[in-house]
Amino acid sequence: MTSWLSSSPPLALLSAPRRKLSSTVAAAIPQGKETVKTMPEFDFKGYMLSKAAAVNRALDLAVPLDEPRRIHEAMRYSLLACGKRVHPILCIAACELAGGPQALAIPPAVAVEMIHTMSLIHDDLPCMDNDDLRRWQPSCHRAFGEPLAVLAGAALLSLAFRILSDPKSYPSDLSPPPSRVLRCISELARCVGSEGLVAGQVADMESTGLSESVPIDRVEYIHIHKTAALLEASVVLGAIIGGGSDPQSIERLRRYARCIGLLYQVVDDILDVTKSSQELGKTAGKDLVSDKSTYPKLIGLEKSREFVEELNHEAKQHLEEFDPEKAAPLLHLANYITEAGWINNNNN
Ligand code: GRG
Repeated sequence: MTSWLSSSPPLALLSAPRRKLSSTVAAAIPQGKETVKTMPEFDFKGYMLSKAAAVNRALDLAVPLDEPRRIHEAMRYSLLACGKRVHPILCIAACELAGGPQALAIPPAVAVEMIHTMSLIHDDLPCMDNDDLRRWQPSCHRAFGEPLAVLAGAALLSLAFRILSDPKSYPSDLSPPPSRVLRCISELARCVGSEGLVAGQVADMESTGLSESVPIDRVEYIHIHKTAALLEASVVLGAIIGGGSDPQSIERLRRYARCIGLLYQVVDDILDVTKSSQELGKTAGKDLVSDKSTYPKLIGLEKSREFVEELNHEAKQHLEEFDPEKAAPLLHLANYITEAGWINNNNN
């Protein structure tokens, strides 16, 4: 199996010439807002590379090529393909912000990436979005057939909960208290089901084909459930497993994550109409063809970009009470998503 770090798109995503990210962050913080603190210097590219490498090692180990071999091949095919690993890195960053070590965040980080991958596999199926390209390769059902793709998604979903809940997933000297693990399981289960991803996907299906008559608050509902819910869970799981016990701090992180979750999907909507399939690693222009309700369609590109900047600013405001040095990864991650940093890097 090719290592993630040696495969071409992610290497281009994360190893482009170093940009002065701290100045980018400073520029994004509106002047005169005394409450938003100046960002400390931070090697964001190095951070992303090292966290992605740790996540990819753990993902590789989590799905061995056991029998039945074909299903494990399908799971690995989608899971180990070139994803940005935003969900697991957010989970690790939140754990470290809460004072926990990275090793404690690896099981929940692996779990959220498995659930994200499951949702991409199912989203691409002919009965859903019917997409042929994902993570720069044929989508799972195109490579393995529809029945195996359905099963690969289901197996990743159940493996995610097994890894999160199994005490053996955690280093023996760092075992988290069972109460923390239980809270994580409950949080993750809520975000996947009919209060989260599934709710968003159903609302998305129901509004497809009606795009211009769908009200903006319905589009926000879709995005918050379909996309933001899992990003929120990624951050909250990290904070809980890392020992974050102050309910107000967890709530601030939840609000930060909800902002960047909505932001992530609005950026995805913008990229769909502004970038090529080659740049995205998935079919571009799909939202227009399938008449999806998106922010650019309802409010236009300019206003969508302004909305993204507002969400980025609001996300950072929710981090103001934290030590800026410890919160630096989360602050930079908000910018990375806002600027679609992986594409900018690709173009450098
Ligand atoms: C079957 C229980 C169950 C749930 C699935 C299909 C579904 C319900 C929900 C769809 C969720 C979905 C695919 C939301 C879109 C999120 C999004 C913006 C994905 C784009 O991801 P990338 O390309 O991610 O930014 P990677 O990780 O590839 O870099």
